[in-house]
Amino acid sequence: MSSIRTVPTTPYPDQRPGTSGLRKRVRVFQQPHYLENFIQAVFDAFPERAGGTLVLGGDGRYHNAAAIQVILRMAAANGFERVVVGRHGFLSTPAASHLIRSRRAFGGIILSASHNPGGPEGDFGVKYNVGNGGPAPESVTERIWQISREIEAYRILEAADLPLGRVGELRLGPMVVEVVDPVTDYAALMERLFDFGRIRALFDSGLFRMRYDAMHAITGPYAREILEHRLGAPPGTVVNAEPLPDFGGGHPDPNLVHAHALVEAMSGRDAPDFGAASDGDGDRNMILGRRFFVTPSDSLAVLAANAHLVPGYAKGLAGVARSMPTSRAVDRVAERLGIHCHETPTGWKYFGTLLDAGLITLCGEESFGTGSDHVREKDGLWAVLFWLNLLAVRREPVEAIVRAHWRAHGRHYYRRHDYEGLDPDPAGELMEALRRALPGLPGRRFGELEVSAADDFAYTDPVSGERSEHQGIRILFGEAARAVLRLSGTGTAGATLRVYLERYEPDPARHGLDPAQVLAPVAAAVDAIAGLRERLGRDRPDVVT
Ligand code: VG1
Ligand code: CO
Repeated sequence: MSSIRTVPTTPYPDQRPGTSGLRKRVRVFQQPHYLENFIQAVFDAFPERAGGTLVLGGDGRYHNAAAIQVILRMAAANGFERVVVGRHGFLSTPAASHLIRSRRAFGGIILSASHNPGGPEGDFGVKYNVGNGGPAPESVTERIWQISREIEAYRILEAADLPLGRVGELRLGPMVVEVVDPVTDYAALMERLFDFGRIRALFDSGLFRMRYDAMHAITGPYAREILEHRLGAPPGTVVNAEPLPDFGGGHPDPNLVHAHALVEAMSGRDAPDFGAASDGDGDRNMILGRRFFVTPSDSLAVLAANAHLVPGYAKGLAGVARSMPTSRAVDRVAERLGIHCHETPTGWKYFGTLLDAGLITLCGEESFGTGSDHVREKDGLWAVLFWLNLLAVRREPVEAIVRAHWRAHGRHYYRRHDYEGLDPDPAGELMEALRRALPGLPGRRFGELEVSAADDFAYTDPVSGERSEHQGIRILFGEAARAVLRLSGTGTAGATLRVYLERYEPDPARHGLDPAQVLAPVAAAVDAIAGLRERLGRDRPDVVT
């Protein structure tokens, strides 16, 4: 017999979701009632949930398995009729988004700290997605936070752990638990969007080799099934394919710094033609050609410019969107296509309303996130398949495609500098001082650059009317260059300052320069304006992507 218990609890003050859910050290989540409080706050934010379906899964990191069992018991005690859960509790973020949509679920809970390291000393996270499959909007996450600050009790079913290793239906008190294969539905969706026959022919030609690094995170099983089994890529194309609770000790962040093994493999003399990697929960992607790195901002622009070559997008694009700090490369494509380009704050939650309203088809962020209206999350493997489809049609090297794109549209040199583990006080003061200095900036010269405008980015959602303020400081140097500064909302230790640098170069004769050199004057201007050295005591960033 199983019975529902109401357990008294006291609030934790720190359960405010950030850019992408509630993200904390594993040890924080292991405090008594910590997870339970937050989950109850999520459920209480939706009194109309009763009788609904919940999708549940995570990236397999440490604490995933234990948290899944708690959430299942709480869902059963909180009126859900059914939970659809990935086998072993696994679901990539985009696959979860797809399941929420295809099953018309009430919502979903995704357990992940994305690209943050895992393991007992690493990070854990909980994200709530609403019925459209996308991250809960800010109004909802703020409501959840308010509830978490006043919570007095949570409800949980008393029951033993469920075995989640086999596909099928189980019962948990009054609720059905449906264990599904995490890959099947997602792979079918990819087959509907892309020309699998053509991609298979590319692999079959023997003239094309690829390396996909799953970084011991969630996309391993997805990439194996899709690339190796369905598209005929040779076994071994997918490396580090086994999801591990600590990601093999690595940092599952697909960028030039953390995916160095792939970068190395792609820079040798016998390098494959195409390289790609994904992050912990499978929503990020990195695209590499042979000895060539495609910045995420350029990748979005290239996908938009070539979308007509891909079956799922052959009808044309309704519009595109990018997060504010993302380079303006895609804006030029939109202009050429005669479609609108929306500029949103950082974080995927801001794309949801635009996608739902049919205002945009493709969207992306500089932080290795690209996606479309097929789900309501960014989607790492989708971006890789999109590239594969382009490569199969155009039969040109990655580098040639990107260089031709620059010749047609100009090149946006781009870099992000991250200053990590900062003392939150001076970091906050730096941003405050910068805000105060904004009105005096236009007209001031820094070397060869003159500030044309500077502001504190605020956004009004054109569909919902929701307003979001303080979304990053923008400093514009005419058409030529731009810098953006903002504090990260996903870190779990201290503060992280992100400085985004961009410089536009229309002249093809100047497209082969070193980005660091091209951007040095922009970086110097930021330092002069914001005082990074004096205020932070740092003379160089910790991570450059
Ligand atoms: C970072 C990125 C942002 C991304 C977010 C979630 O946020 O900059 O573009 O949407 O991570 O990505 P922040 O606030 O730290 O800059 V993931 O792959 O963690 O879901
Ligand atoms: Co992620």
